[in-house]
Amino acid sequence: MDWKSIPTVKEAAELSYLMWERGWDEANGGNISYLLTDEEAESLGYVPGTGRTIELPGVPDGVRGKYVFVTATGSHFRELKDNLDELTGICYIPEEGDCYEIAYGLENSRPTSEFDTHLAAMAVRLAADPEQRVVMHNHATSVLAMTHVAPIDEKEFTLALWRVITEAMVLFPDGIGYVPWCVCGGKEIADKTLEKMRDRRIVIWGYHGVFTTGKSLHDAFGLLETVNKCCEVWLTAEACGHRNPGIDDKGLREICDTFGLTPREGYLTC
Ligand code: 2HA
Ligand code: ZN
Repeated sequence: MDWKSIPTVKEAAELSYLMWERGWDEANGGNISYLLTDEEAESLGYVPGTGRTIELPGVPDGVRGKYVFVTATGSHFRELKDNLDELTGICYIPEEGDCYEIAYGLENSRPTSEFDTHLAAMAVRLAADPEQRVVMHNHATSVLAMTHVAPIDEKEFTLALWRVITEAMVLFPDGIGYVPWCVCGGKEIADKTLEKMRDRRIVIWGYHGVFTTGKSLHDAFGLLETVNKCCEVWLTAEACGHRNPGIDDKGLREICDTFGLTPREGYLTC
């Protein structure tokens, strides 16, 4: 099967365009990775050892033997869908060795500069839930604005968003991880992000952007939309004087009871 005909590859291209349209992926902002299912991987018929090999120290064991669709470094999300061969590709992570192989695409290019963080995040999320296979990063505008105004403490940040709309608790009862600003692309920010991701699917980087993970591309995208919407509503309410307190702890607990959810431990007072 032609790798570009895989429905999830098309889905990734469509969603990246949608993200750009929303203003969340200016210039080369944002990156996406998707761990192919065994069926998708088998349909490719790739022969390990035949692709371009690129060194990558510290490949996590959890993704070995797997195939990962990923966006290219420097890729513009608005152009992705019309140039899959250069701006995206599929990498094979071999069973051994500090490297990966470019099996398809990524012509004259390489995966996102955050590829090691994506692989490590994928491994961490897979360990928590074997169905998690997507990592998305972008610069969602209201999330960014919120990091300039809202409490930096991640518990306070999560509670502020849970209180603004009912859907917040429904979509992310596990809460939001918050990494205060530091330079991106390095080990410090990667380590801090992974620590948060062990038991959460959303991690915000102060003054930079947001990471979400999910079982499907639409799942991870839905989390992005929801967290951005919550931030937008919170900011609007704040600008208008924030006169009402929002959903209180009792109400949040009621949402959890109604929908069978477990809120992050220690966040609610009842
Ligand atoms: O891929 O958003 O954080 C470009 C970025 C890096
Ligand atoms: Zn970024």
